[in-house]
Amino acid sequence: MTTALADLPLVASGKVRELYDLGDRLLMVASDRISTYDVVHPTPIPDKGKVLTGLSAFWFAKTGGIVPNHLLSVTDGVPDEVRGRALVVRKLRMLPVECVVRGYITGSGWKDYQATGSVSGIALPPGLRESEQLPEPIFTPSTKAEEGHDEAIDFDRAAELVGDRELMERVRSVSIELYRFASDHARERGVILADTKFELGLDEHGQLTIGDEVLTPDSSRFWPADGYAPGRGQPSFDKQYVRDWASRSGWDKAPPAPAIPDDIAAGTRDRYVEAYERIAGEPFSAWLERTAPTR
Ligand code: PZK
Repeated sequence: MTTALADLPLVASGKVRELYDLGDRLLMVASDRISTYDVVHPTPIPDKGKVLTGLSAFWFAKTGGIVPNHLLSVTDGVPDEVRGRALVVRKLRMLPVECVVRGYITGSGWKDYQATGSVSGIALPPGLRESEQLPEPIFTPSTKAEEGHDEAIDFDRAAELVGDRELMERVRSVSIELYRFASDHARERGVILADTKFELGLDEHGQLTIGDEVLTPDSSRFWPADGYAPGRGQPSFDKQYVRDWASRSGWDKAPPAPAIPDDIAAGTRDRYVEAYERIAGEPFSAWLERTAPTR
């Protein structure tokens, strides 16, 4: 068997996805790979790439009025081999910063807050508890690290890296608007969007445009609203089965990550599909049907 994909030039690859050159466009392909504690497991989660791609496409369609995006097609130009888990997108000039928005204090933000009372140079009220909702969403940019972890930077440093303070102000305002829109939408469907990361760029006309994947479980923290309580870490909507199993297994979180048992992989797949169905408000089968190869 030959595949169209194997012949395409690879532009970039991450832990769980790849970007291919289509000439004047790009093909963004999401795999079924999953990472926990920053390490990729050897076992795929069935349909994870399709769920994430379907969610990105859903949000791109919903947020076009806030900011234009790079999505061109979920069908035309997508090789059969990756139908449902790939998007044809416009080439952008990506900005050299990650645009993180936090509505709740968790992860590295919680670490920084405990150490300094601030995150990315933004002073927060004293006495916040882990996972607590912030008085308002905050923009906490970071650098893009080739390897290892992105480094938190303040707004001034982000503006310096981008080289245009006015553009950076628009990036911040668009990022916060996107977060507010998506967190309101998710919260109405029983999902808390704790934080999220956007990547923006400029199109051929110099128009600010959002790229990458948007508002997926890999670029965001989704928590079930049911059972949410500040004062502790929250379970991840999608990955908690794998994390809990990994803890019980005695894995020390150092590479290599262990294989995931079938029942844990199946339960995790169900959680991804549930996330899709809650957020997109349609059966996951509808996404599969819209993107299925025609023959
Ligand atoms: C671009 N990445 C991140 C890394 C991935 C994605 N529309 C675009 N135009 C130009 N460059 C990019 C995009 C987008 N999106 C995104 N790197 C370059 C990245 C690894 C795998 F799928």
